[in-house]
Amino acid sequence: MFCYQCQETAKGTGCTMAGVCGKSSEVAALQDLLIYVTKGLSVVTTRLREEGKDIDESVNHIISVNLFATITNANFDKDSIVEKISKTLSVKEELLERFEDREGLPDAAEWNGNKSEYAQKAMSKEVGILATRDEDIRSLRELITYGLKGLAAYSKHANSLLKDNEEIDAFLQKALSKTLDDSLSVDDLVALTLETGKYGVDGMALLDAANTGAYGNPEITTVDIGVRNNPGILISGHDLKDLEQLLEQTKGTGVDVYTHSEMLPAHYYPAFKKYPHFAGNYGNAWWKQKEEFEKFNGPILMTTNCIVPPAASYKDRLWTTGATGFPGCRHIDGEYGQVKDFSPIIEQALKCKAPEEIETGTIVGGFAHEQVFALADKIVDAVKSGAIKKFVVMAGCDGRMKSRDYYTEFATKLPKDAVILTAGCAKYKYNKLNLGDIGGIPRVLDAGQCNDSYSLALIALKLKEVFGLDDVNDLPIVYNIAWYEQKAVIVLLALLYLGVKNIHLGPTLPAFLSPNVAKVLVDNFGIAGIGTVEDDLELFFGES
Ligand code: SF4
Ligand code: SF3
Repeated sequence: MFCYQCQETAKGTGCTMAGVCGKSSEVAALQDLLIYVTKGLSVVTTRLREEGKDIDESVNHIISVNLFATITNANFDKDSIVEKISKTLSVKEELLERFEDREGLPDAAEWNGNKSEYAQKAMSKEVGILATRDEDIRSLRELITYGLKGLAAYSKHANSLLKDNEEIDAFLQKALSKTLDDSLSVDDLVALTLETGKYGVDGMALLDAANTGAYGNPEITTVDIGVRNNPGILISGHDLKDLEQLLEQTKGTGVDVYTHSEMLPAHYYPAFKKYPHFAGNYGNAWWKQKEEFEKFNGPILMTTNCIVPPAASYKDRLWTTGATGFPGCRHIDGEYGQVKDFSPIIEQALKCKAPEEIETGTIVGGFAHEQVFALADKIVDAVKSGAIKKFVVMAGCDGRMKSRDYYTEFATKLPKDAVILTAGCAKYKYNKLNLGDIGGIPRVLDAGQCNDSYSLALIALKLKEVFGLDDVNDLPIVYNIAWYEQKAVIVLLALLYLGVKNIHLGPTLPAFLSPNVAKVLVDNFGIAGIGTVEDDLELFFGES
């Protein structure tokens, strides 16, 4: 196997024996094949669109879910990946029938085989990251593919709320197909990378409209982080539709519902406030789940990444749905637009003890675009009076590496007139530090999930307008972003597309950036890594 798509990749270069995440080499190879055949299907759909033919939404959904399933910590289940390969091949065969001319298709689009042939094909020289020999082309192809995985994940969530955007799907598939095109130069692929960022903005806007259309605009909310006395179900990941259905189905059952990690921001939406059994948030970012899921005592539903391979002691309480999977854990299926049946999870919860208390107190969030716009006068006054000197965007992901303590220390040592803007699970590094407020404006403004980085971009654009600036980079905003998996890649590309410069990315730069590609990002966008907390504070604020 060879995988280097996430920040925790082995030795900072690539996982080759087994994933640091727990992905086996067998599953890694099958995921490579799934990506390969999905790219092949995308060649077919792209060519059919060029011939003026329509592609059914169901095909778009298959492609998005396939990409989503290969995101770090989403799907470890060999059988699930095999099923996805088979489905992709059979849909592709049907579509091939619609061609007037099948000439010149790449192997990824032509290849077909039965299940017994998948492992061998997965190991063949055409499949996998190292199939591209030139390291700069490989780097750009992977950068684009990872951005598209993030985009696919966000589209999938919007699709679950019955919002589709054919333009986004058509681009996603065209871009996937271009990663197989040997005629494209480094410059072509750099341009495609930025175009991917444009569709990243569109994808996040689609999801934002889907979420706020269904559940209202997030508002300032105090979330309990303690526990109650009833049995509970813990729901993790990013899928708000799954949460809605779970809350509906647990009504009046005596089972409470708690959020975990990236599901925390669900509390900020008005629509979920009507459920008295929506109890609070339990635990922290994804990587602490082994210890915390043990103590939760009840079932846990993973709607998306990040799954940590579970301990035997709670494995029978871990359930998956959507693009996720783990061998031996039960999976709840559901078609788009249909209600999933969560009753087996509820039955299990009723037999479980109430969660063990691991924390007490509250946290405050809900600072997505509309809420911040409502506070705009107050924020602008604070900036004009000098009470707020700088905003620091610290969005992104959390992870288990010790080096991420940097973010806790950085947040703690920030000048007291700086405000953190955050989104994604990176917030768990500093959202319980009680960093106080500036004239009633909390010093940590949490917009929501990683996809709600879109809100942070809208807020920056709004401030640019209010202050009458021509360039978003003239704002008193600095960017110190933590990344881990591929959703952070699309967020980064979206920010680059919006013209944001000098983003610091840590705790380490991606292994998939070749020296030349990294240089393009440094020279054109001022991308940089992180240093020590002291040096970076000096750099950003001229003090330490
Ligand atoms: Fe390694 Fe990350 Fe790939 Fe897992 S997702 S195999 S940890 S690079
Ligand atoms: Fe976290 Fe996995 Fe990226 Fe949505 S849940 S941000 S790491």
